[in-house]
Amino acid sequence: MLKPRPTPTREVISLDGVWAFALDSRLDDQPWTGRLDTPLEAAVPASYNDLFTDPDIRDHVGWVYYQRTVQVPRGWAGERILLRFAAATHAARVYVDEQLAGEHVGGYTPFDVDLTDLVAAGGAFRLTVAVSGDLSNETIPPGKIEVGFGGKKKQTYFHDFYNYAGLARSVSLHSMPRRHIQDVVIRTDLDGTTGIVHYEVAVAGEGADRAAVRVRLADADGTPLAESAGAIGEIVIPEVTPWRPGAAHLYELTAELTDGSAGGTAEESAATDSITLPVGVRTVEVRGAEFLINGEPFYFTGFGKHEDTPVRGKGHDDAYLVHDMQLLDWIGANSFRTSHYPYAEEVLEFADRHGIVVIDETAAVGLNMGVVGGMAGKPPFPTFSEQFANERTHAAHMQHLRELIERDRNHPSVVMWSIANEPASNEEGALEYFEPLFSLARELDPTRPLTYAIVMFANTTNDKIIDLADVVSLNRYYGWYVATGDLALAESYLERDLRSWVERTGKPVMMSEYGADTQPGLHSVWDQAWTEEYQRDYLAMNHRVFDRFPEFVGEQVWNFADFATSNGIHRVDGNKKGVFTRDRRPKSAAFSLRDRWRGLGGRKPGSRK
Ligand code: BDP
Repeated sequence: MLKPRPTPTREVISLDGVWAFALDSRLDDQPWTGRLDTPLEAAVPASYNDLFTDPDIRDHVGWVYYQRTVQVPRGWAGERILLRFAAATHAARVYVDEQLAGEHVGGYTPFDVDLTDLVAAGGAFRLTVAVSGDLSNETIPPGKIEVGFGGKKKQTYFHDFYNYAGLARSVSLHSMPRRHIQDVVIRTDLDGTTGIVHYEVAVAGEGADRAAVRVRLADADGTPLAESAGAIGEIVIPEVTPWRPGAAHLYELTAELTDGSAGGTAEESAATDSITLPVGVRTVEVRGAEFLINGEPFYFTGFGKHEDTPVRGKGHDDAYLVHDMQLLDWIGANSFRTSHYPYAEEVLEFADRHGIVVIDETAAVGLNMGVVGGMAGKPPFPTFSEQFANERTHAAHMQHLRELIERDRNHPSVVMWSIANEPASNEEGALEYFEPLFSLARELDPTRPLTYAIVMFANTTNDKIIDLADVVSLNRYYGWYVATGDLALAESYLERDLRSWVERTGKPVMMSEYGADTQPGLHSVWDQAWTEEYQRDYLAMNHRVFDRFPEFVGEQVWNFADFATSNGIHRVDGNKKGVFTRDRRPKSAAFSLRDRWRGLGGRKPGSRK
């Protein structure tokens, strides 16, 4: 799905700003039929939870309503008119005046609502959006709502990060020609110094089959390089400058529709629709135990992140985006995982422009009843059963995976898909559940390797799905949840665990999570959990072990920054495994990571020539 961008044939109007806001429980039935009777206003984009001081809003279960008036430009007569929600977490119903105009389920992927037959160019309409943060065992991610004390509904979930909800990403009104470019899929190849851009343009609308497609490729400064005609084709770039980690190079591909009616041949006539996309030419491949980008072994350094900031919750914020990416650069990180859901498109666009490598993860976190069973990993009932991850959960997961890949497959920064975080891959039914998901990912994108982040209690003996994946991504907390404060014991456990994955799979192995909660300002001369020294020493112990394995291809610390969680006895004002605090100040470990990572240039530590 293409992100709306202004082009000569398309316009985009941002609807971000301050909208009227109310909880369903404080409104009459069918609140979309009139003006919301509410004193509250909410910022868009932002999660609504932390905006207000009222605890009933913060942990509201059910729908909330956002409302504003939208003016349609006079010049849009005859065009298709659409609303774009970059995300509505986790479900939305969109009303135009009195009418339900569209719905979407899934909190981290975009959707359009077609208003062409509902609104008039030059007119205005009342836009009401109902958003629900509710989760069930049939949503991705899963959760549970119970009726508790005094009849109050309470939501719990199977992941630790706080379940922020609302309109956390941009909303826009956009236009496009009736006959239009629906999608462009780009795949790239390298053959020596030659780059090849394969493209496929999908056209929709009346007379779509009659439209001619032409495609032009230009260098980033606009210098034309090559052209091609037809909806499917390839463009060859002799002496290509590839997109490289740490050295992004982007070309611009413009796809145009022509109908030949303006005289001359279809190739010469004016474009009836036009869109321009950045293109990075690069390859990704897993060969043996190596992860190759442009045919060269790549070593991941970086973090699992979260979209999480004070006040905004998961609301996208360009200032935090720039600052976080600056900190990645400062510390020498070359990559991050979008744990545990697809991030805002602006994040991937930034990564494309700056050569930052991304592991793109679905929102499938918490498909694991073993986590409920505590460290023993004993599920109270089977994860893959009618009671929990059932057929409907699976359908939601498939749909979500499709939306993720269709949104992100043109980003050169994305080098791998992560199908789930810590699923119960050790339980019966895991293979049946995951096999169709891996097949779907390969069908939608045959170019990128696949992985999933492997939970602590899945090992080489009981894991049932590792054969489906290309890369072994391990979430391991030896020295934190296991062998707490005993780094020597932790080191022996970790070494044994890694060795077993390396020897039994023959695949590249990386650490997708390792970390220790750390309270900044707490110090000790001993191996004392929660101190800044312990976080540093814990990481150093991990690194010693990683460096013993040539098959080890990367390290992503959990987490980049401290983040909000639900209340619980294991968390002190959130998860404190950040190497930076929630307001992005470095803990002591940040400096030791910087010493290890700076100047590696994507090579394995210790392999510097
Ligand atoms: C892992 C989860 C991650 C948690 C982390 C932790 O993948 O989301 O935040 O543990 O406990 O199991 O810090």
